[in-house]
Amino acid sequence: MPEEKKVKSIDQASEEMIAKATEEKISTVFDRADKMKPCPIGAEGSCCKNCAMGPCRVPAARGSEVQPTGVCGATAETISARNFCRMIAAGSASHSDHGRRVVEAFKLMAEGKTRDFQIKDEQKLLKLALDMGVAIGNRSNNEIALDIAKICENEFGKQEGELLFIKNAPKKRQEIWRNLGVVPRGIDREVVELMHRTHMGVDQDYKNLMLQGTRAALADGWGGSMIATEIQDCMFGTPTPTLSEINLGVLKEDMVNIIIHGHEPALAEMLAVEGQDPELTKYAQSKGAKGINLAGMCCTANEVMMRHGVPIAGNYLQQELAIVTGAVDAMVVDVQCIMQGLAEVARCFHTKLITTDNRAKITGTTYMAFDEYNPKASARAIIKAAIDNFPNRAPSKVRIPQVKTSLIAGFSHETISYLLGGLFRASYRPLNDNIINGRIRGLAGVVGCNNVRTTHDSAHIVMIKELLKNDVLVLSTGCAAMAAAKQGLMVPEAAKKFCGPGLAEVCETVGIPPVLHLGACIDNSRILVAATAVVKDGGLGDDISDLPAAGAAPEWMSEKAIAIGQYFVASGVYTVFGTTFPTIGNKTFTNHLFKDMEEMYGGMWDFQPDPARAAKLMIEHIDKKRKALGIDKARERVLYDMEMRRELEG
Ligand code: BF8
Repeated sequence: MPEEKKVKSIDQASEEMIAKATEEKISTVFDRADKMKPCPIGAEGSCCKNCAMGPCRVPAARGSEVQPTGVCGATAETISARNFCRMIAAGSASHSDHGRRVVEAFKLMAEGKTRDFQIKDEQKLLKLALDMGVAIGNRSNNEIALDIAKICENEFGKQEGELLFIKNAPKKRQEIWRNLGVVPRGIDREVVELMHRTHMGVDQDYKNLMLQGTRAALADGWGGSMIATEIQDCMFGTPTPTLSEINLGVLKEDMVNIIIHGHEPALAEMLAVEGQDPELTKYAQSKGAKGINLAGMCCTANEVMMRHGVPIAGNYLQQELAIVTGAVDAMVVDVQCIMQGLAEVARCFHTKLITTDNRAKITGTTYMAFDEYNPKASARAIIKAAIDNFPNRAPSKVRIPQVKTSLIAGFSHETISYLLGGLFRASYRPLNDNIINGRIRGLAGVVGCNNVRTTHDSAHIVMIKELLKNDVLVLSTGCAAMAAAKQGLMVPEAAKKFCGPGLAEVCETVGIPPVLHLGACIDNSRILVAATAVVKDGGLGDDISDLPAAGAAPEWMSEKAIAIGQYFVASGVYTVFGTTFPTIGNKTFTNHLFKDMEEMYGGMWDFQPDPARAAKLMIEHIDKKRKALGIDKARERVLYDMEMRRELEG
């Protein structure tokens, strides 16, 4: 069962705005969750609604192991697998469609059809060209980019062969995938085939279904997501450590506040650039504001923070709360993780909710299309609309929580290797050495969402602090990263305060925070690349599954998280989810994910809603891997008493 809820959020700014919403009788996700409890049958994956003879509910009767079948005879494990696979398909499609849009923008840039974007990271462009067999010679960057764009486009529609980035994985991993027949051929093909195989009356063998589920998940992690990250880096710049601030306190009472919310960074990039324009600042001043204040929300926030230092207003469960401050003149959204509830909350204030993508409109809000041929003009029109709305703000309704924290983000895989090895001999050697000598016990990826069914941010923080205490270096993305940043875990000084002695020493020597912010959810591909680099550096086995490493999404909620989890598992990573798990209604299929997968991939799923216990499971897995590598040595695990737990959760 999910942990007992005490407060809605451990974040003070969020609690303040939840209270303001209650005072002003504004309904938010927190109220709606209290009113609407999850359907227990659907939550455990025991409901099939894939045809009109149902929906069929197949939970086992209390005290019984026997589960009924659907009216077509589909077994509970088939139903469970189908539901899980459809989550993977949706998650993989979301990341990949994001990747496709980035490639389209890249191609327009390369063809000279828009001059608003240029190549920002030439080195990365050339590396990609080498990886993809694109001629460099004395060709222009745009000529090279056009070839790369065409190759990437083809990755989506390819019908046979293997996705190109598969060959970047450790050799042993590639062989595992080939032997199991799960190497993706083309991104779209794997998603379409998975949707077909989960249709009524098609694939009715849960193991066989999951092979295609895995193929579609790998098409995300080593395909769509990786393409998105690589091309974004070429076009917008590879992130480097950048200092900024996070939480609702970054909003400013005397400025035009524009929140950029969603996932795809092209428009957000332009807004970040144009938001600096003195002419627009003057226009804002003409309307009575001191200037323009941009702030990010959700994964877009991570993108523009890492590349431009734009402050972050908050993570997923803070989107409505940002509007509740009364100080947001425009919230600009594109795709993914945007709650429809925003429209209703915005109606209680002057806030203009602007959708920008024709794939994602919200009834009753303003639509201002992002024109990819004219990104700059689109961005300027949106900023102007926000400025025009500033005079409509009701000062009596404004209350901005005075809560914000410093963070350093932008630890791309390339940056980590420069920081560790120096600019001229960038390498992971110092990291591997410190893992081998035990100063760093292992690596953990703590990623994923917020989920209103558990206290906002709490599970992330309890888990991360427990890992740090036990000398586990944490890599983070998405809303998990923002949770960590808000609690002050993303500054170098955090090392001394929160880490075991070994990890603290390494972080202090290198000058890095103990929780490294690698970017948005799409950038989980950076974790795969970094893990592969660690393997290739040597001394820690010859595959990702040999590494003393684990992954977690303690507050997950989205289908993308399931796709990510599956590509981590299939890449050899022990991956534990919190809050709830969508297959627990069926033991056979859950065992397949939790046990059989270890045999197949060396990585497997797990579920543990108590974040401290989940951290313990991750540490046990890390220790198991250390032992297998012969680098284990007696070390004491830090056990928390109640007082320490309270302090952590407070
Ligand atoms: O892609 S972590 S709530 S914002 S799904 Fe969404 Fe989850 Fe946040 Fe970004 Ni990722």
